[in-house]
Amino acid sequence: MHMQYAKSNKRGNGRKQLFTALVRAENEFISGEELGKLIGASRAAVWKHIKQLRADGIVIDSVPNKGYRLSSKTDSVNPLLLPSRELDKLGMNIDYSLEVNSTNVRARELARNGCAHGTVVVSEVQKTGKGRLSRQWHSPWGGLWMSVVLRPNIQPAQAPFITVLAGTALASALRDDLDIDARIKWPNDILVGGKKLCGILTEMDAEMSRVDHIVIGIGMNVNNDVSKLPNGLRDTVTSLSLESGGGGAPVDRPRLLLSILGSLNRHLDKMSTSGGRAEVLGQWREMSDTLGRKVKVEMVDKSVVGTAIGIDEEGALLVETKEGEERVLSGDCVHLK
Ligand code: BT5
Repeated sequence: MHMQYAKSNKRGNGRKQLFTALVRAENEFISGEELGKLIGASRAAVWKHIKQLRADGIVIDSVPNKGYRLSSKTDSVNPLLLPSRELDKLGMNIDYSLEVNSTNVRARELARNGCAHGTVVVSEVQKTGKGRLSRQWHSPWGGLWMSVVLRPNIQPAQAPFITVLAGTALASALRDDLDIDARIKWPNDILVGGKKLCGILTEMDAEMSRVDHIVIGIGMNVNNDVSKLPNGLRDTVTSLSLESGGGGAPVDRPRLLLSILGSLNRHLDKMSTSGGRAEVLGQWREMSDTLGRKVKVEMVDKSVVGTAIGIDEEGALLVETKEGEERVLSGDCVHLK
């Protein structure tokens, strides 16, 4: 299921090895015979794997007497397609798969088995992607569905700040690298033109005073066709390919992954000093879509209506209500106007 780069004879791996061989050949054609040698399979098996990859959405050119080549039209987030592998701290280990239930669930499994800080899980498709409170997250081919495992030296109470930090890092990456007017809706959405582009799901394993690991799950609509989402969602959701000015042309997802990891890394480095955290909050305020708006925030036991007037150093939203100022650490926020 998950990408193994080492040679293996397990069933299912032939397809992945073949994909890897095509990626390594870059834009050169490679013959069926040569491919067969590389992966230790017959030409008939090579052909079968090619058919399966095509069914998975990988576009492979084939020309008689020349062989096969990964098409430039291929839209894959395979880390082998990353423009460079100069990844620092985050993304040194990337667990890639064509399909997974949820990258957050997979990341937590890896974390419980002791994986390193900065391990990244990414998948082309999620079968049971999750939003908060067990909501469903639609994750077809073409989006960016990823999770990052962090082992930060922080108290559990500081965890909500990580969601704020992740939102700030994502919005900055989208602005700086893709020139997108990304805005942050408290606590965990990135909006463009008022529509949801991305959601963040932060989960943590902790004892009373020590965080073992935090998983930041990021779900971003990139090249997936959002008009195919269920009825109620279509009008409130957008994708990067629609917003990035390329007339719906696909966005390079490996490059986007790299840009997000770089930004996340830079922002996490700011976490350790109060000056750095203040800087992150300042950026958040600048890119916020929530501040200054009339909001309704639903919490587990009550809801609050008022004007969003600020965010504090723990990531709590400050809401001015008729009864006075309320501090909301987590909840669902609706922008009323
Ligand atoms: C979120 O939850 O916005 C967090 C979503 C996090 C998803 C990522 S993908 C990688 C990682 N692995 C996972 O399993 N999850 C994370 P919430 O605020 O609860 O919003 C969920 C709501 O967003 C749903 O109830 C739908 O209304 C809507 N929704 C579902 N799929 C969507 C999509 N692809 N794009 C935009 N909105 C969507």
